[in-house]
Amino acid sequence: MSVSETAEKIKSMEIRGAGRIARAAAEALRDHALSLRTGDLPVFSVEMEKAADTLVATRPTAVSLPNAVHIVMTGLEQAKDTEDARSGLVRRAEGFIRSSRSAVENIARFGARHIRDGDTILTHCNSEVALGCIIEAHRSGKDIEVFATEVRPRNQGHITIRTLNDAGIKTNFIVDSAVRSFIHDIDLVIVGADAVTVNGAVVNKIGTAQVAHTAKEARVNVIVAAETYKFAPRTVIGDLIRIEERSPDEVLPAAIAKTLPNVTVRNPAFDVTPAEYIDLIVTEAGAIPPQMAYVIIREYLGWGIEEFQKSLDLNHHPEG
Ligand code: RI2
Repeated sequence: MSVSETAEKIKSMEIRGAGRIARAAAEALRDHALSLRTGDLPVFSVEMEKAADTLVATRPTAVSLPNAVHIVMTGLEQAKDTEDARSGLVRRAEGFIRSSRSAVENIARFGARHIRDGDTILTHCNSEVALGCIIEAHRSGKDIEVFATEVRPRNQGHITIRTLNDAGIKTNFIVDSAVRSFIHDIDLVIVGADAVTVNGAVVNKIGTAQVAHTAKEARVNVIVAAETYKFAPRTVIGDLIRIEERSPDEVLPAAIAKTLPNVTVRNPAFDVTPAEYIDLIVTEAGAIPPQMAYVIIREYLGWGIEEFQKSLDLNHHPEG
């Protein structure tokens, strides 16, 4: 698929879910590299940078997207010629896609071990990794039941209940505001993540913070299933995760909004759950308490503070 087609599909959420958009971006970069006809390395590099920027600009919150693009693009400047640049890029893109898929499988295996026979699990939104854990627990013979929220305004809960239904898992479908009413029936909350910051806060679908807060108050454990490429390196130097605010039409039809001139519809797509509401983050590198997020950023993503020193001139001490 072309870069512009992929970018459009990510923007419109035809391709959605933090892991899926990361893999789609890697695929688009690979296909773009293969389709560029130029033999001129600087031209090739500029074209690839433009494609990378287009993809990263599609959705601002899921850090898996810039991380995937970074992984695929790193090394381009060391290429000897266009063929070297192209083959390196294709290799890195395919490597990322492969390792992303295997991360999802490994997290499912690790996460499933936190689910006990007889557990009732609550999930919010549609996370392939969170669902992977639930489905793996069911496959391994555990008798489980799920509560899945609707997920206003885009109704990703509909995708979740279809997946759970098709896996043969007993599922209850509830509106987002019913979480408090059922929390005492729940043994464990499992959600995905769009970004994990250096202080262990988890950015995920709007409503996740309320779910986690409710769970904490009811002493129900909250597990986040997140691949290491969802950890946000730039939060180490103080960057904040931008919360995407989508069109008001997703919440209230424009025809109605037009009749309400004093009403402003706000539609943030994500919220931030503080680390203290989260018991464990399950990654493909193992489960960690949220407070250990920096270790993942440094050891598994390989982004230490040195990565930023040049660009930010953090070591710059003016002389005289
Ligand atoms: P996986 C989704 O965002 C949800 O917030 C979900 O929890 C998260 O990405 C992670 O998804 P959206 O694209 O990578 O629906 O676990 O806005 O599938």
